[in-house]
Amino acid sequence: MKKQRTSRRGFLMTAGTAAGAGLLTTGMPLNLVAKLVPGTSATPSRQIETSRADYTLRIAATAVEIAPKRILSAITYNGQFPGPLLRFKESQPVTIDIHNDTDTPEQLHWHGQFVSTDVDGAAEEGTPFIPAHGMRRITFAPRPAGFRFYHTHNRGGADLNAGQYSGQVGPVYIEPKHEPGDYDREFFLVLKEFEPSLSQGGDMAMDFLFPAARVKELETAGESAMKASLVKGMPHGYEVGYRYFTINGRMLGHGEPLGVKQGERVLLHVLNGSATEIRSLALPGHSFKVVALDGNPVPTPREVPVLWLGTAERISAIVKMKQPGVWVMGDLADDDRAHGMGIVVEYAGHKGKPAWETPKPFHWDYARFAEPNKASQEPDEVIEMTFTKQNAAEHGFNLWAINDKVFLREDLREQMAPAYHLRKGKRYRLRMRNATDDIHPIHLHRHSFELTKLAGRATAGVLKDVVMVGGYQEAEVDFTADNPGLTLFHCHQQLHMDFGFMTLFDYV
Ligand SMILES: [Cu+2]
Repeated sequence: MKKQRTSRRGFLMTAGTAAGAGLLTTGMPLNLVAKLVPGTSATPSRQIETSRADYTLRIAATAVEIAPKRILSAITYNGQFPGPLLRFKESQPVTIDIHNDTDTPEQLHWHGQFVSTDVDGAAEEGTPFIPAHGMRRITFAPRPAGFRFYHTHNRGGADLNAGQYSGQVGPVYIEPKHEPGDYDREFFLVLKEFEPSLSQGGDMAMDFLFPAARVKELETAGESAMKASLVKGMPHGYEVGYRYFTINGRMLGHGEPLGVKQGERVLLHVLNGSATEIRSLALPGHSFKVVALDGNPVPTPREVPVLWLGTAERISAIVKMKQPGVWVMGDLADDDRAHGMGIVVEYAGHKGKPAWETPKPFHWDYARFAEPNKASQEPDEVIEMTFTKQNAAEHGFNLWAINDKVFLREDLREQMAPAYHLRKGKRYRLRMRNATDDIHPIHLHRHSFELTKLAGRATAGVLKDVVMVGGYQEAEVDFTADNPGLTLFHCHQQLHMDFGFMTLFDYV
């Protein structure tokens, strides 16, 4: 099938054309957005720069219209949600001016890229803040190629208007030197919830990971710690729930449908931009051929009926359009879909009420996309980590520890000292043991890692920057220390990272 160059610009920001369209830019096709982004700045030139930046990002509180007349206030990039799609060329340096029109110093993290600590966007690594009502200019060479994203790295803590709970998420696509794509149309989909609130006891799907094997020892430790806490009269620690669910900033049925034609191969780049949630996605009558995980091409592309994404994970998948009609592509959770988590897929020439069918239960197994019959390289060193939860220990919030150490920012500065010292060029294996009943989407900054063992089963060849570690399960990932400087490692669930689930690597 011939690739249509023009349709690669088909990034649907899906917003209305009527109410609020004058105020918001969320509905702009990418070609308009892209023209607006580079170098545009409405600021009087208080900070005079000698040259123009390639891109300008502006952090500010703006209105976001998630459905007709349902307008929320959120902190956004360039007045829109999601933030503008930034298309970079691999290893070709870009200069970006980041303006911060808010009262809070900001960090903008380039998730999944091999950048320096000076631009990575994590205070813990020493990246300077973008001052409140100020600006910071950064330059870096984007890499590696593939689907990345940018988001705030501020702490939210108990403040659900801060951190990634608001609207600070935008997609990045780094074009490889040789584009291997074989598709007719391309869409970027950013999944994100709005209006968070605290609750005690969530209902998140927990049984979708494969293999399901739990480690008895971890389970016994976790369950007895929880029991001891409840016996003392402690409630369950806080969880976060949401009122509204969106794809590309619009609730299901209120955005522009994804327009497709029969016989087309459609490439979807799906990003879970949630602060805290794990998401699923299905399109009745169709399957997803997964070609990349976290932007990295997989050794074995395979078709699956359902996608599962932990917080901050990305999946690129090709869908063959072979079931003409009007469909809901949405989350498996009926309640979340009913509150907006979905988008309409509409074949040309078809109209009517979008159809949804719940798919059969399906287990998500990263190793499905691995390199068969290959053993991963042996590491130079193994780093053991055990994750534990202290139920409701901090004013009703759970505290999270790695090897009994709770990493708290601001209040306990000495705990920010790097816990692990690495040597440049060595290959490290992180052996992660999850002694909690939660699934943790674990993220390593400034590096990719190879999945080498999942719940007791060896695997090889899948490169990622986030991996979900199941409740009472073990997982192992390997990485090479090839990007010197402080390197942050944390659970990407905002409530977990904000309450201790972090550590720092350094190179010696
Ligand atoms: Cu976590």
